[in-house]
Amino acid sequence: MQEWWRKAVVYQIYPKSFNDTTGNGMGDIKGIMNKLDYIRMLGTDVIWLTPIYASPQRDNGYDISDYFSIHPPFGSMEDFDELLNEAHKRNLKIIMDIVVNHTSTDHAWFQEAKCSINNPYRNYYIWKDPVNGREPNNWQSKFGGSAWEFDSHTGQYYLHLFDKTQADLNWENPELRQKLYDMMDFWFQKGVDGFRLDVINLISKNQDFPDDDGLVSPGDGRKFYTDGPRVHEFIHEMNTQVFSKHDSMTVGEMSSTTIDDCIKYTRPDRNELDMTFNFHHLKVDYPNGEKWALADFDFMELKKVLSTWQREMHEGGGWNALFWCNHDQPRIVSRFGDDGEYHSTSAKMLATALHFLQGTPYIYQGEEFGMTNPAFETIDDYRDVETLNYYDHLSETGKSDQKIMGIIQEKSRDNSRTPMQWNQSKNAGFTDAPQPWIPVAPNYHVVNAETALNDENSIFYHYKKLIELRKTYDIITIGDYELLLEEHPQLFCYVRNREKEHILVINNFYKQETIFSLPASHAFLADKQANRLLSNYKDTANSIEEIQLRPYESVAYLLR
Ligand code: TEU
Repeated sequence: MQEWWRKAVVYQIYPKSFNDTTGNGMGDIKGIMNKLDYIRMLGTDVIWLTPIYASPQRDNGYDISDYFSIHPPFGSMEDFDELLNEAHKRNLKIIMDIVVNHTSTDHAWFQEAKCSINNPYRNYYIWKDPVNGREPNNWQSKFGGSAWEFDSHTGQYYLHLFDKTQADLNWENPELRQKLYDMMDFWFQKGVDGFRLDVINLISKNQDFPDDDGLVSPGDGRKFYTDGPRVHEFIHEMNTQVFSKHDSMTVGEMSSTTIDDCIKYTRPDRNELDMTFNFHHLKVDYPNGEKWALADFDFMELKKVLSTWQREMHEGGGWNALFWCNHDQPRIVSRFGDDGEYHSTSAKMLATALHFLQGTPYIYQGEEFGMTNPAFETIDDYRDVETLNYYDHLSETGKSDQKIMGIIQEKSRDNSRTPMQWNQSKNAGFTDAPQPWIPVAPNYHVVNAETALNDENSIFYHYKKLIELRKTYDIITIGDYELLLEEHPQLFCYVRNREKEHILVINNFYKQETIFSLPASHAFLADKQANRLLSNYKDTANSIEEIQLRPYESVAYLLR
């Protein structure tokens, strides 16, 4: 039996920036409900909602203060129930984003835990005594600074791998684990169809909490909690206690993980998760692994990483979540494409390059019509806690404000959090408020859903076609993968194989023209009947032996 999510395509919604119906400048649940037909028209099957639970919004909902209630500006629990019902009526499933590595320090558990060292909730979190009057070890927060915050009331530090208002939960505590499983079941009982599990591979920490000497990996402590000692045990327990009791889809966000671990997380016989997000392909523009620095993306490394994960996950029985964009990543057309002269052509190329791979594809709101980075001029237009922390950090390094803003324009998570661009009207049709919670990208008059829907050659219809092809040809779901022309400096070419059927995918990742020549190793493909499935130019060649490729030209052929 092939699980339904292997052929599904997921549409990710960041509710705060999706569609505002109350006029408060923030998106809301009713706004999502009003756009379900749009999402259905694209052809996607599942909606991933980023967190909508009660939260002080320090990290836009990834700092949960109550797992059982909806953040009021998003709407009520009744609104959510109606959304779920309306989605199901349209044969759209909804998976919730669940954050169980940490809670907001506003959560009742933390408010209790911080009262005293022997409070019953103390061990829901990770508290340590000072060492020599300082932090318990040298671990660093992923948002900058120490991963420890001192609580003067009880004289101990608590661990926070992210912002200091996001206290890490102590997964060694079975009482806490059971509370979290019961909470997940509550949402399943309401009818949700699964979960995206936030940084789920960080929940098991090395209980010695040693200093990181930085000899093996960056000395920020990650090697002592990433894919940690009991992580598979905990996730298997979660599966046994919760997921296995429902027809569900689960996807784990894996920070800095490995292929071996992702095979373990997703191999069906291990009963852990259905699929995983990894980020190695989205670090090929991090010079020396540093996000907050500028460099062209390393195309050869990108091909190598995508191919390695395709081959080894297929061979290992694992399952990839396929994505370019999400609410943490810059817009892919600005990052690996061309958001100027070849905006549409390069966006379609990037879509084709990803959607013929093996795995479950994810489309992030606005990606389907080529939303771009906004390139705001001043830090005052940015909202993201990680961005603002790094602005302060980078300012201390003596870099000029212009240089810092240049980095932030490329790297900030707000690049994907500007309001959804629905049409050419004020605020891109996102809100009637005088100002949205974050400014709209300046190009919304040209780049918006309505314009795309009215253009049969738009990026939207290219994504729609890709989704239709995935539903039509099983080879895209179950075929194996081979990289071609590995050394070519601008072509990403691969072939999917299933018995006597093949799909050849050719992508020119650059503005420069080039030639595709079928390698001798695959000359046999030329004898097959070629059916051109999709291209981003109207007149791409029908024969596959040698093709002159124009800027960002991309094409897929079915060969039988
Ligand atoms: O992201 C985890 C994560 O690894 C990213 O935040 C990444 O560290 C960062 O973007 C690199 O620059 C998840 C959520 O997707 C993110 O929105 C949350 O801020 C984070 O966890 C904490 O919950």
